[in-house]
Amino acid sequence: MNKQNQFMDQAWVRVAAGRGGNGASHFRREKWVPLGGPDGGDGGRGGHVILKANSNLTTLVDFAYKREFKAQDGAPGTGARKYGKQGKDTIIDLPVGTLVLLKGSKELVADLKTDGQEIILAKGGRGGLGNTHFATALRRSPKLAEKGEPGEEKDVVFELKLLADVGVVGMPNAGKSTLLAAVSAAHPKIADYPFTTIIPNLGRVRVDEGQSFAMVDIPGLIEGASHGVGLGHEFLRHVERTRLLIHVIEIGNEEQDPWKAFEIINRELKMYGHKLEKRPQIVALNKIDLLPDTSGLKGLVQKFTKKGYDVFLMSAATRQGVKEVIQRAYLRLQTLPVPEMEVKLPATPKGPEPRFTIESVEPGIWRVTGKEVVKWVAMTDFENEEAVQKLKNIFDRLGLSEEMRNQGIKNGETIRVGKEEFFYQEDDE
Ligand SMILES: Nc1nc2c(ncn2[C@@H]2O[C@H](COP(=O)(O)OP(=O)(O)OP(=O)(O)O)[C@@H](O)[C@H]2O)c(=O)[nH]1
Ligand SMILES: [Mg+2]
Repeated sequence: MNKQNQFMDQAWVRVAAGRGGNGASHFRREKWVPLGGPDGGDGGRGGHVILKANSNLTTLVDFAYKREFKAQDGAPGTGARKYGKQGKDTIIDLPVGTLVLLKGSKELVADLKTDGQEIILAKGGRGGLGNTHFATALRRSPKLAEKGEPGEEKDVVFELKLLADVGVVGMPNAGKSTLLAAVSAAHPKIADYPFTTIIPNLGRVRVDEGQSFAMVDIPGLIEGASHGVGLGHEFLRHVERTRLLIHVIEIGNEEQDPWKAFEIINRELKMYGHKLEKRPQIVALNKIDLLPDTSGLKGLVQKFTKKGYDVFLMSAATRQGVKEVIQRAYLRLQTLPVPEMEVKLPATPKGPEPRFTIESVEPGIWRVTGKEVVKWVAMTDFENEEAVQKLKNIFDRLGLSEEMRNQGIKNGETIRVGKEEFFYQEDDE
């Protein structure tokens, strides 16, 4: 398969951490003792889903095929106070420069910037407590044990914004990829027609011993790119995080005035937003090997200089003048701060969430929502009377019992909470 087709810079996935193992309800068995004390161990924690930045990756293409990731559940506790085994974590490798956003709110949850960086995206559920924990002076033989807590589940969007120090921009066919290939180990496709490059190429440019920077070459831009002409602005996101641009302009092309070409690109950069047009630029007038001599370029060079640009004459093909461009870029980078990624906050600040809500789904069926309620219900073993009693106490404490009575929920009606469903039964006191 053509490597160029395998680029992808946006993807969404669904992740689910492992559920905690159930706590055991178990009693010591000893010779001569009919029923020993409680000795049920705790369940193991569920596995986390962890994201890890990996500098060997440059695309999110793997996520076109695999969209769901689940970590292992924790094992249940057993007798003799034995803990259940912890669930295995699931690690998702992502290219450095990947932003992780919640699918609905677009809230930024992570920005993977350095190789090896890890974050827990979805936490594994806590293991349920075994019945050893529930013994008290008054209750010597508790059967009560908790079920494990469900693992977190999330739908997230991955957005790759390659992290490069320098972005190479310019019209199609200007020689951007030829420049990248001349100064790095990258092998971008190079050919004599527009839009040869259809995906960004990333390369590391070695300037001198221990001195290097990352450079990204993107598809050519043309007038109207901001309206979707050509390959559009699709790939400009990969220069959003650069600190400096090398603007490559082809000279000696009769159909294209270099100054006009320069202005068109800058207009498109501006239309894209993110203040890209304010990014410092080094101008590289390319393909001078095609000119018998460069004296005709004096006026053009002056025009750029007057506007405050660093201008260079080069031939990416013969490498004449290339070193100077690269050295200047390196020098400029030393004084340019690394931009901080702006963190998008949700549009409306959230007030305190209600602890629960009750709504009627249809006659006789109710749905109760609320993080705590869902968690406690999921951790309750409804076969176990003591566990159910404990849940009722929690409902009392949260004020949920009272609210359910106020809403007029009757015995025998169905209550849905999270993925669970049970019948409402008031205590007969
Ligand atoms: N003579 C000469 N040809 C060059 C020079 N630089 C690039 N070229 C040629 O110009 C053509 C386009 O070069 P690319 O590097 O593919 O141009 P690009 O800017 O990456 O083009 P897109 O990817 O289409 O935007 C190729 O045929 C190159 O060999 C140069 O300095 N001198
Ligand atoms: Mg190219």
